[in-house]
Amino acid sequence: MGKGARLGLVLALFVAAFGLVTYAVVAYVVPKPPVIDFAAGHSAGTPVDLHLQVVGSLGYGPHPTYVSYLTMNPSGKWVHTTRWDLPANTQVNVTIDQYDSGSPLRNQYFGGVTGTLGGKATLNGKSFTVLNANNGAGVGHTFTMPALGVSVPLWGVSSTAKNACNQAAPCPSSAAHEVVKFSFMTPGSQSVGHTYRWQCFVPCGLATVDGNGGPMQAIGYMGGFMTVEG
Ligand SMILES: [Cu+2]
Repeated sequence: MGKGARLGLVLALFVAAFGLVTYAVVAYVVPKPPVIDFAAGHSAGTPVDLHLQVVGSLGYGPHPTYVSYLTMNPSGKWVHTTRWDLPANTQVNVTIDQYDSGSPLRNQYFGGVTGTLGGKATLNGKSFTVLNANNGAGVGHTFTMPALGVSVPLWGVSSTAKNACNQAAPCPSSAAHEVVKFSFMTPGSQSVGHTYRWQCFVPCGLATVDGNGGPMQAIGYMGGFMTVEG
């Protein structure tokens, strides 16, 4: 190897090392969405209520235009996060207030309800097992936790709704929204300490490649994690 080639190699290694160090520092410094603890003080056998909302644009922070989920913490405050600690072997009663519009689904599979207790969900109080997204307002987002087989489509707010949410999150319950409810069981004690990915499977990242970028790839917006606690 000539002197130039060796110098080039050293430079390339230096650049790679610099990149790795920079990545580690940035990953450490960039704030992560907070974890909301639904496991602390939980008494075994009682269900946990998980109240979420989906907004068409968050309205603040580094990505104000991103669609996003929010989570209500145990003291009733909306928090911009998608990370939760939940107790093992527990029924989770989920309520999702959906303030975003919808569209036909690219993949009809995600119009179906799977993995919930009773294999169903309710939309504005009416039980359903599948939504036809080619009809009416369509589906805005899904709540899907693949490892548990849980998936629920979230119906969209009509584009002609008079009082669509037009403020920074959280949206007030006076704005037009669809209420989706369902329940699922968290895994048993053998899964304590394990973390489960969940996300939306509607490619809703506007102005990104195939809609799968932006909020679809940012933790705290269209995806998050559930950690099972003892
Ligand atoms: Cu989405």
